[in-house]
Amino acid sequence: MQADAGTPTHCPYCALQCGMRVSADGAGGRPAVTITPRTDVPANDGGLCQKGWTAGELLTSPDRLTTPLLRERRGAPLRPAGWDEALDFAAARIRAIQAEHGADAVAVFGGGGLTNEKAYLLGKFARVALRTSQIDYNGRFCMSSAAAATNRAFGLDRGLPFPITDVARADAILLAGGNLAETMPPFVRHLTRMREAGGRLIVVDPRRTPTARQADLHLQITPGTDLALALGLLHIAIAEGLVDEDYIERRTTGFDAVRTSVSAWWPERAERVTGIPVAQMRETVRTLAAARNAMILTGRGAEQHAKGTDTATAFINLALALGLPGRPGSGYGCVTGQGNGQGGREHGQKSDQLPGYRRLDDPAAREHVARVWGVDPADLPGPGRSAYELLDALGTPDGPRALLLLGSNPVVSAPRAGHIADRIAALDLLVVSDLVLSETAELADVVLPATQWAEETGTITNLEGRVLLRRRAVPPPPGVRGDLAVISGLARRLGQDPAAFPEDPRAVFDELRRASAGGVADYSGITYERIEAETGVFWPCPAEDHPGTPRPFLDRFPTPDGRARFVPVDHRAAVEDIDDGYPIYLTTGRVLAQYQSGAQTRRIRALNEAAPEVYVELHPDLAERLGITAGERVRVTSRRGTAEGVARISTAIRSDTVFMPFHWAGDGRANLLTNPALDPTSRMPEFKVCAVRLERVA
Ligand SMILES: Nc1nc2c(c(=O)[nH]1)N[C@H]1C(S)=C(S)[C@@H](COP(=O)(O)OP(=O)(O)OC[C@H]3O[C@@H](n4cnc5c(=O)[nH]c(N)nc54)[C@H](O)[C@@H]3O)O[C@H]1N2
Ligand SMILES: Nc1nc2c(c(=O)[nH]1)N[C@H]1C(S)=C(S)[C@@H](COP(=O)(O)OP(=O)(O)OC[C@H]3O[C@@H](n4cnc5c(=O)[nH]c(N)nc54)[C@H](O)[C@@H]3O)O[C@H]1N2
Ligand code: SF4
Ligand SMILES: [Mo]
Repeated sequence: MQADAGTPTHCPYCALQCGMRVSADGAGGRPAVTITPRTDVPANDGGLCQKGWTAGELLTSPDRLTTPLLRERRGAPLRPAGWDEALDFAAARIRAIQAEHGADAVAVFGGGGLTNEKAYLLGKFARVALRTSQIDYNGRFCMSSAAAATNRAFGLDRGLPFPITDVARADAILLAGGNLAETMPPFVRHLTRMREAGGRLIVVDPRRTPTARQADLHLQITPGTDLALALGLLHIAIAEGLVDEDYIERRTTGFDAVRTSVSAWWPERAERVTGIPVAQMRETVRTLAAARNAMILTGRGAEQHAKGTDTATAFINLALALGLPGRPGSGYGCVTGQGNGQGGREHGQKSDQLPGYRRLDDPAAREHVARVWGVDPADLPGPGRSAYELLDALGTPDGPRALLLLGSNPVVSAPRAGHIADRIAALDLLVVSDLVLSETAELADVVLPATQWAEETGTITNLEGRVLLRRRAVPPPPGVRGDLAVISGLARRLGQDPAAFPEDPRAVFDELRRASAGGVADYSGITYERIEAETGVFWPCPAEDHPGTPRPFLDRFPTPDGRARFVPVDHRAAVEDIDDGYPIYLTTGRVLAQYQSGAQTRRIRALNEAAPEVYVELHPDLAERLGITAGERVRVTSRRGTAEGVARISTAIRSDTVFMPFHWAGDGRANLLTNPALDPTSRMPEFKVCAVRLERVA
C-alpha cells in the first residue's frame, strides 16, 4: 500500500496526538482498518507507539456497544433498547428529578479525551439546557495543577508554550515526574535529537524508568518532595550567582519575595527532605544555567499532589530565575495527558469556566458567551464543584441525584475509587455514553453506544496548543451514534431549539469559534480548511488571516503588565506521611501498553499480552524484609482500602516506595488505595503519594 493512502487523522489516545493514516482494508461485513504513521505531523514525525498501531482493533471489537441499554429500575438487568426509548427515558427522569430537587440535582462529568466540539457542546448543554452548576471533568485529575500554576505565573495555560520541535534545540532539559518513554514514546525522538546534538537530560523520578535510563542524570526523589527540590535548586542558583538578572528585571515581577522565600532552603536541608544528594542538585542547576537554551518540563509525577500547584509554581520560579520562558528553544512546559487534554480544558466543561478559557465568574465573559448562546447572562449558573468533590457528593442529601457521564471511567480512575463507586451507586439516575461497557457504564441506568475516533470528525488540541483535525475514515456500526447526537437529542427532549444544539461538528466548531473570540484561548481564526492546509493551527488565533501563535510569550506575557509573575511558595509534607502502621510510600502511574482506566486498551489483544495484569513494583531489599518473592500475589493496604497485585521485584525503585499502575479494575485497582486529599487551588487529588503496608496473600 502507498505510504500516503488512507484518511489522514490522529490517534485516539494521548496528547501527543500522533498523526496517522487510516484505511479500510477488510472485505465483507464491517471493514478492519490499516494504520500507518504520518510524517507530516511534527509531534510524532513518522512514529507511533504500540497503542497507536493497534488502535484500530477496538473499532471491530466484539466488546463494542452497538445498541442503547436500559435499566428501568434499580436491581433490574440492563436490556437492549431503542434510541428514542433510551433518550426519552433519560430526559423524562432528568425533568422529574430537576422538578423535585432543583436544577443542580443533575450533574455532568466530561473528559479530556472528548473533541473540542463535544466538550463545548457538553458545557453549553449543562449551562443552558440543564441550567446546572454541577459540571466538571477528569482533566482535574490530570494537568489542573500545572494549569493553575501557569495561569498564575504567565496569565495563560498552554501545556507547551512552544512547538514540540523546540525540544531538540535545547541544550539541557529538566523533566520532573514524567515518563515519556512509556507515556508518549515518539516524544523521545525529540529528546534523542537534543542529546545527539550534545544536550543533557535530567530526570526526576522515584523510579529508574525507561525515561530515566536515557537521562544523563537521574534524581531518584522521595515521592511528594519535588517542591522542596525546586526550592533547593533555586536557592543554589541564587547563591552561585546563576540567575539571569537582566531577564528578571525586564520580564518579571515579584522576584524579591521569592528570593527571600527560598533563602531557608539551603541545599543540605533540601537533600534531607528529597533524598537527593547536594552534588546532584548543584550539577542540575549548573547544567541548566550553562545551557544556551534550557527547558524545565513537568509531568504528573510532580503535579498530582495536594501541593501540585505550588510545586509547578516552584519549577516555574526556577525557570523564570534562569530566564527561560519566552526564549525560543527554552521555557517551562507541562507535558499534557489526554488526547484533548489541552482543548478539553478551554471550552467550558470545567466547573468554573466558559469557552475560550473564560472565567464563569467574570461578568464580561458571561455577557459575551450568553450573547452567543442567545440567553440572558443572569440565567447562566455560577461555578460548581470540582471533579472529586462532585463525585463525592453524588447521591448525598445536598448533592446531585443524577449524572450524565461522557468520556471517563471514574470507578477505576478516581481517587478512593471504592467510595466513589458507592456514591455512583447511590444515584437515582446514571446516564453513560461510552464505546464499551466500562466499569462505570455497568452501573448505569441508561448506556448509550458512542462512535469512535476513526468514525467521526472533530478537532483536538494537542500538547503544544496546536489545533488538529480528526477525520472520519470509516463508517460507524449501525446503531451507534456520536456524542454530539446524544447531547443534541437530550437537549431537544428538554425543550431546547435543535438549532442551538447541532449534531454537525463543523456547525458546533463555528459556534465555538464565536464563543471563544476575544478569550484567552481564541479559536475564532481557525477553520477546518486551515487546519487541513497548515497541519494544525496554534491558538490564540483571533482572525482568519492571523498566523496562529506557536510561541505566545516571545515579547510579552499575557498578564495585565506584560510581565511574568514570581509567586513565593513553600514546601509541605505529603498529606499522609509514612508511619509505623503504614510504613511504605505508594505511588501510581502508567505502563506503555495500557491507557488510563484500561476500558479501551484492556480489550486489545496485543496490549493485553504486553501488560496483562496489575503489579506491585518493589525493591529487593523491601521484598526480602517482607518475605515476598517475585511473581507472588501481594496485598497492599492504605487507610482507604486494600488492593492486590503481582509482586515485581526491581532495583529500579526506591526501597521505601512501591509503584502500582492504575489501569486495572476490580480488586487490582490502585485507586482503592489513593488519597483524595485535594490541592487548595487546582483541586487535584494526591494520586502520587500515600502511605501503605504490604503483605503476601496467604
Ligand atoms: N501508556 C500510556 N500513555 C499515556 C497514558 C496512559 O494511561 N498510558 N495517559 C496519558 C495521560 S492522560 C497522561 S496525564 C500522561 C501522564 O504521563 P506521565 O506524567 O509521564 O505519567 P505517570 O506514569 O502518571 O507519571 C510519571 C512518573 O512520575 C513518577 N512519580 C511518581 N511519584 C512522583 C513524585 O512524587 N515525584 C516525581 N518527580 N515523580 C513521581 C512515576 O514513577 C512515573 O514514572 O500520559 C499520557 N500517556
Ligand atoms: N492512581 C492514579 N489514578 C489516576 C491517575 C494516576 O496517575 N494515578 N491519573 C489520572 C489522570 S491524569 C487521568 S487523565 C484520569 C483518566 O481516567 P479516566 O477519566 O477514567 O479516562 P479513560 O480511561 O480514558 O476513560 C475514558 C472512558 O470514555 C470512553 N471513551 C473514549 N472516548 C470516548 C468518546 O469519544 N466518547 C465517549 N462517550 N466515551 C469515550 C472510554 O471507553 C472510557 O470508558 O485518571 C486519573 N487517575
Ligand atoms: S504516543 Fe500517544 S498519540 Fe502517539 S501513538 Fe502512542 S498513544 Fe497514540
Ligand atoms: Mo491525564
